[in-house]
Amino acid sequence: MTQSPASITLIGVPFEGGAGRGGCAMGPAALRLSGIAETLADLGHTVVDQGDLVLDAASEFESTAAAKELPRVAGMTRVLSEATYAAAAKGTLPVMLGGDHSLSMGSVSGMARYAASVKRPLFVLWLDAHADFNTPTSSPSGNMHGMPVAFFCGLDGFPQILPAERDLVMPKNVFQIGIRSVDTNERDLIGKHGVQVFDMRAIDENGIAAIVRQVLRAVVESDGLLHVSLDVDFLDPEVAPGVGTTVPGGATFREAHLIMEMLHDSGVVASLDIVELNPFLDDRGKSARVMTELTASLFGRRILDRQTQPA
Ligand code: B3U
Ligand code: MN
Ligand code: MN
Repeated sequence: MTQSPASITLIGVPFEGGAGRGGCAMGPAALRLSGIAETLADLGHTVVDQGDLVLDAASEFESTAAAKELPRVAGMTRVLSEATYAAAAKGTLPVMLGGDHSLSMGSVSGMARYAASVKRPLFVLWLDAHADFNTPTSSPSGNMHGMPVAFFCGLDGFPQILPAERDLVMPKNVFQIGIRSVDTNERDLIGKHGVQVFDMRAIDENGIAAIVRQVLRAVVESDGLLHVSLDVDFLDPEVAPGVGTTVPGGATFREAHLIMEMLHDSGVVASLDIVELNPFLDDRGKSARVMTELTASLFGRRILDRQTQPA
């Protein structure tokens, strides 16, 4: 877990096939350049960067308007779900350097398999402007980075990318924070399946600490593992402009920072995705640096030696 010195496996996922525009494939390089490996090692962790995954398309699928670049997304999902599972199974904490958000189809599926193997429930904390709960049937764009949550929760409408008996995540174990852009059909699906959404209004009304405490309490009470998926667009575009789908009114650096500190103190984080960083759209490496700063806080960098109360 993140509390004591951890063994961290960095997994580069240079993939942009799920996004509507190019650039995210350069994300892993930008994160490395911003010093993510060195920063984590300086905090006392053992860090192994296993480099970028080699990604091939799964040729039995076809790309359609409803699921664009499906062969590439499917191929990436298979490779990453194996890599994530393998990293967790050998006792390390996988950190995905993305890559667009479709990569969570693979990373979370791999963690769901790992959690099932150790008989613990998997929870997901989704930090994002978007719910990413579309299916090929509901999606207005066909971009698969808008679909990973629906995929790892097992919703209908997807072709069989992973084995039918794969482990899923229960929608009620998915907590989303920062949401401020949801499509019409997607809203219905969220309500129907019971994903736990804290939108920007919830942050404004309650404060971020109360929300994070509620999430952590749920994980701790059921002795669960927590996968954190951090989309650059969770943050306000002023803080992190290097992303293809900016939505105004996002989280502040301070809110994001507090989340990371509380996650660290909880000791329940088992894996992390850093996604949607688009260096082509960034402002002199600003967003890459912010992501590295937040990751450092998640892994124990603190201002003063003080414990926040998780629950
Ligand atoms: N909900 C929209 C837009 C979107 C979702 N995720 C991102 N954009 N990054 C869609 O296309 O599904
Ligand atoms: Mn996303
Ligand atoms: Mn997003």
